[in-house]
Amino acid sequence: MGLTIAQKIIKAHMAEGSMEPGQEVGLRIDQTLTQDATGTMAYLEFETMGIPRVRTELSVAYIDHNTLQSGFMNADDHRFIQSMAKKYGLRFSRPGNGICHQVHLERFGKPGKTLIGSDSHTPTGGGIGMLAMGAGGLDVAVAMGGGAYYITMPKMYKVNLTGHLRPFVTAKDISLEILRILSVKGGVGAVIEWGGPGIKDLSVPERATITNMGTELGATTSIFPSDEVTRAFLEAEGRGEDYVPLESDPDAVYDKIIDINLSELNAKIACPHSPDAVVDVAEVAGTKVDQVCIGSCTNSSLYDMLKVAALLKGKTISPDVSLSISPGSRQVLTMLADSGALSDILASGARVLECACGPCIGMGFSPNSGGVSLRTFNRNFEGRSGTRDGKVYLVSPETAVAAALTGVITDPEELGEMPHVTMPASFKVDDSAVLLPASPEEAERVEILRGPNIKEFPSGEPVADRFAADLTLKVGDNITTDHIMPAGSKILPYRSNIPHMAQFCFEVCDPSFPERAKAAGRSIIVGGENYGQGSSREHAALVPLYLGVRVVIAKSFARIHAANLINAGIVPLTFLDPADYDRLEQGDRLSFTGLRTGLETGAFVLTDETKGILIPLAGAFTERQRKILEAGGLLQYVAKGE
Ligand code: MIC
Ligand code: SF4
Repeated sequence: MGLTIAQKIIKAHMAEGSMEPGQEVGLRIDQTLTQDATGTMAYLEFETMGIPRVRTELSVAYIDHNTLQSGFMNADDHRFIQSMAKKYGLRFSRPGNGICHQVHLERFGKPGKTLIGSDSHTPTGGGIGMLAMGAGGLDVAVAMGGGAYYITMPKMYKVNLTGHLRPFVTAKDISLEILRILSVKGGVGAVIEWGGPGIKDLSVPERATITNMGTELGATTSIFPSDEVTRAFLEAEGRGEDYVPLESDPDAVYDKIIDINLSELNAKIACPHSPDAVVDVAEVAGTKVDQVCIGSCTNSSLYDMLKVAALLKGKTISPDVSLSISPGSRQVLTMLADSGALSDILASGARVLECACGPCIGMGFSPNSGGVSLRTFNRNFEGRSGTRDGKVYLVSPETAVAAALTGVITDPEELGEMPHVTMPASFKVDDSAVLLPASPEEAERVEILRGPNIKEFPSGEPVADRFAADLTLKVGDNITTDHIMPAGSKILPYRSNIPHMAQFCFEVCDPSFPERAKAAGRSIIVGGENYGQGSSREHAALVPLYLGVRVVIAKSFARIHAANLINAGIVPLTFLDPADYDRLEQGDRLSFTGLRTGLETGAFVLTDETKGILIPLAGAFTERQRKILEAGGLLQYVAKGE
């Protein structure tokens, strides 16, 4: 039987386990990346492992999320990460150099390699034929130390593209279309491979838009073949030698095949508050718009920015709209400036922001109260923009420009003729903002710089057989890590200060949760389907751990969050019968008699002491996961050296 692209890469990187779908497989990791909002914690964790130098082919520490540096906190964390990178053998991408995924694609991604990153949009690298996955910081720390990264062997889905995109319809609209078809849960447990004749027209950055947003499907990752398009991109980046061809075998077997005819696709839009609430732009046309943001790791490539500049050229944006543009990298910004396109953007009335995540993670540029914001980003979860009642829609750069010019949601086709955009034959390469590490000899003398913002992180405790606790919080379906541990300019600076962050845990759902959890001492959370979707932030596990949460029961879990809970020593369990979810109430007293034994058998019985009922639960843990939970978390497990 032939192999898919992902199966080929997995086979070449197998460290342990089996390629049988549903079984655990341990992979050797060639490259890692971190960003600053998850990086500080990842490096604190790496430090406790006592490994003198990273053991990957390449590890890069990016600073792109917390670049506002209001107060000393971000700057402290950045200095810490910079000193860690220098001492332990990582490259350090300075603030302003760009968004991790965009820069990594441009400068470091290699077809056929494995990459994990402490950011859920690491699958962006799938655009260049890498097996690139988002992971919790602790998993990245272990991989930096040469340890394997464990995933459940995914199912294989294939999306076949035929036809050609019409003008004003883009890679982003393909991403939105697949979200419409599959929903935010539709990719769970699967790798999505993109193929068919239609991919030939898509450049690497366009492919990366699609693999980037595959994260919103809940997929393990998404991947494109490495072909002549990939070669051309690598050559334009002056890295032709990194090219290797990679494609699936003609007789590869897929669990699901989806066909999309690009010629029939219209411009799409995801409505508030979920990336899968997708309709045709035409359906919501005429809605008044207050703000438009162009950028983020989904849509900030040079190609996107040149199209935006060409559409804005000679025009002025609506006086009622505030438009921000954040180029994805210094390479993109420099080339925009050199080509004169930046002047066209500025002359239109747009505000040019730093090459960073910025508004995407609520770092400024929040909409006005109840304001409508059209964004080329990948997430529109409630409150994420920093304005609780803001209404965020997700669109392509073309649709974003159309709204900025007219002041209302507008099908971009109404802009008339799509100007022709010529891409330069080569990109301007300047890696001066990527600092190299010290040599192994010098490394010993490098001092690690810590500031007062860096506090100790909580550690779990071995799972005991008998456990009783209050159900301190019951939430519904599709709870995101932005609900559990919000981001934004107020909270993000404290990513290395868990006690401070704890005050904001579940703020969007129930601001009284932290106090209640603290008063309860130990507690249990109950959730619905797809609990923990979205970001890879391990803070969504570490902060509940700090607040005393030891068990989370849900109808189902998102992949990275389930791994983060286990790594933190929190037991994730599912309902055998989802209807039992309705029988539990916030405030109930719950208990287990065989919690530790259940880790081995996979069967658990929960007693609701308040109601006097028994509820069967499941938890299929691999031997490795069982040992982690028995030890009280991954760090304790690693320390035991098993
Ligand atoms: C996000 O888009 O939510 C983030 C911020 O990039 C996160 C990482 C984080 O929470 O630091 C992600 O996607 O993993
Ligand atoms: Fe940054 Fe937004 Fe991309 Fe997350 S999704 S990495 S916050 S640009």
